[in-house]
Amino acid sequence: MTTIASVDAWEVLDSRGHPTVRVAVETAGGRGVFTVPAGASTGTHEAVERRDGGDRYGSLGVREAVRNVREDLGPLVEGRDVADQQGIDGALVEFDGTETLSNVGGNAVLGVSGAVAHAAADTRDEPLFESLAPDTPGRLPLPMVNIISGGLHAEGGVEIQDFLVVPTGAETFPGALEAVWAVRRAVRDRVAADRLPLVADEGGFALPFDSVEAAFDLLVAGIRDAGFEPAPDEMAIAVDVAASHFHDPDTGEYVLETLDRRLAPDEMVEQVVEWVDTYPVVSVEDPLAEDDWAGWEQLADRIADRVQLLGDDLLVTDAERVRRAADAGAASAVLVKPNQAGTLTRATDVLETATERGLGTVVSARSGETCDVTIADLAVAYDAGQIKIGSLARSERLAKYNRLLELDHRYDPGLARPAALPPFAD
Ligand code: 2PG
Ligand code: MG
Repeated sequence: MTTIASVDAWEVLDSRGHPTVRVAVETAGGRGVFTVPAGASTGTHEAVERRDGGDRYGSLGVREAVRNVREDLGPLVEGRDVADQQGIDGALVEFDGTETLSNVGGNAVLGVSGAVAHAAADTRDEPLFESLAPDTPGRLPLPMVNIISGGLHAEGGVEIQDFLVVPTGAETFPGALEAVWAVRRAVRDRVAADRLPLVADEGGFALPFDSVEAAFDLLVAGIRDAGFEPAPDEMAIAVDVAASHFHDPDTGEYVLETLDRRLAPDEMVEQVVEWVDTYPVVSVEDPLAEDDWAGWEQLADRIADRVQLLGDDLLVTDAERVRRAADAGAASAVLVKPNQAGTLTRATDVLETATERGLGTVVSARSGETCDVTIADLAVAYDAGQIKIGSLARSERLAKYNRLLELDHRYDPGLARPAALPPFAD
């Protein structure tokens, strides 16, 4: 048994320039560092970040969370077996005493949890994906890659947050990235031949559109320009509607301000069905608000047989909500974001629960990231099948794609064929 010798934490800045928590854990034979990401379109049921308020960094400082790691969580885990991720995560959650980790902060707790996983891997002298794997590590995940951004990630765009492509016809992970790159370049050439359009938080193009359909049309045109067939089994489309942020809980309506439209829940369902019927969409994330379970079930009845219905704010990387969705048939896949859960153990429980219940799994970055690559290893370790990192731009995104390229190069585990997506050609 190798015990944790010391825990340190300090404040760093993420890809939006917002403060976040970095934690380092040391053992006699290894060291692990993890940096906590942060969302913009956060669900109300996710683990709570502790932010300082006050004047520093526009109230976003994380010195209190850092102090909580140094003074409370560090001493709590020092002396424990670094390999006992579950026991350590359990102790962290118990110490906080709240479900959403609002006392010490989900960012403090996840910081320690993630750094422990890295320290365990380093102590074992194993790559993280191998050290994390419950059994045998899985395959490289099929990426869904953001090309056009809107919503809270891109000022001035349409309300829909992400228009992504899924290179379902790719045979290898490097081939998947190369194909997506060609689509991204083709879209760029259509909107601005000689210069790069502004990019949003996740590197997708931030463009004004008169309608949601105009964004879909641009993506379809870009796919064709790049020499691919816009089709579910060749180069498909995924969308993250991120509907919670434009849902009015008082009226129940979905308010698309930039398009000057207010949709009743039924109309929103019809709208999503129409998009799915018109475009080669294989995955729809958060088409309805985070607590609109009835709406999700209604939509699932209409499209879940042909399209992945992916819960982000609905499921918030919570095993209980995943079970509820499976029982009710409200979603067919779950987005897995470790900082929604608050510990790595909770996130891996969700990966296992979803798989047991026949739901697809998509490991996901947040819109606020650093060059931390943990999610790449997590997706391979648990054979998640799919990953969502953002666009092929900005170093905090590319660090993760590059980690997957490294895993492909060094270990060649093959590219996943996710069961949740339509049948593949091969
Ligand atoms: C999402 C994520 C990543 P955020 O909604 O899926 O795209 O965004 O981190 O802002 O919640
Ligand atoms: Mg989302």
